[in-house]
Amino acid sequence: MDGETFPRFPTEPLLPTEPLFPAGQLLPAEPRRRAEPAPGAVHLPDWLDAAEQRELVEACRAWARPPAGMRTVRMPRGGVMSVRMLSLGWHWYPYGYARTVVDGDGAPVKAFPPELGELAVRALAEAYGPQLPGITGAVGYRPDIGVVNHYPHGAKMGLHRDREERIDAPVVSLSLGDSCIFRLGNTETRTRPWTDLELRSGDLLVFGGPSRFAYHGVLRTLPDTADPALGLVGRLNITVRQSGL
Ligand SMILES: O=C(O)CCC(=O)C(=O)O
Repeated sequence: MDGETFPRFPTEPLLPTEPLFPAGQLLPAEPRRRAEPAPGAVHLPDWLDAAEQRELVEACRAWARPPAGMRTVRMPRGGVMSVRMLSLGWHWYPYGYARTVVDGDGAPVKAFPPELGELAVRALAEAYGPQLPGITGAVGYRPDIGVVNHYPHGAKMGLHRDREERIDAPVVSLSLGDSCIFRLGNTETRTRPWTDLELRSGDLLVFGGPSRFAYHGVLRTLPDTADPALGLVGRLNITVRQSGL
């Protein structure tokens, strides 16, 4: 069991920070709109409202508690990921899925919450709209895995593909807390072409169809960019997937 789970995940809201620029000198914010950074990938900014974000952060806090809570992930070659993780439904470990936390406390993985599945089904419908029937696995989407990543300040995630699932239904990704720079690459190599996106709290990204097995990762987070009212230090990301298992 991982005893250092909670110090990094405070229960008290952060104190408000000073504005970056004095009032009146703020640059006009650029409008953020639906974007398709690659075929099959859709970014919907501000998809979750403030109340939905708070609710998900609270849910993550509950899921993070042991047993089968938030853990440090050790890679097969001995390296330790800077991102901390928990799984729901099926436990992800490098590189496979199990029903117990085989690389942690050994406890049964927490159940996949049906409401997270419903949210993901709605996410696909709103992201793809009329294109949905053309995306493999989007019709009849039955997600059964949630992976929650917590990025403390300075954490990042190297470019990788989500390949442990047995089918190619889309991945739904929700961002909470600090913003990050997310790189969406191509399906062949870790090199160009890629698109870098800023993902902010409440943003939805789905990647399915031709982008389902694209390399992707988080280059860096932007510390203290989250609304202090969220009461979260760092960034949370929830990906929802269908295992085919
Ligand atoms: O944190 C993110 O936005 C990406 C997470 C991710 O790539 C993954 O869980 O496989």
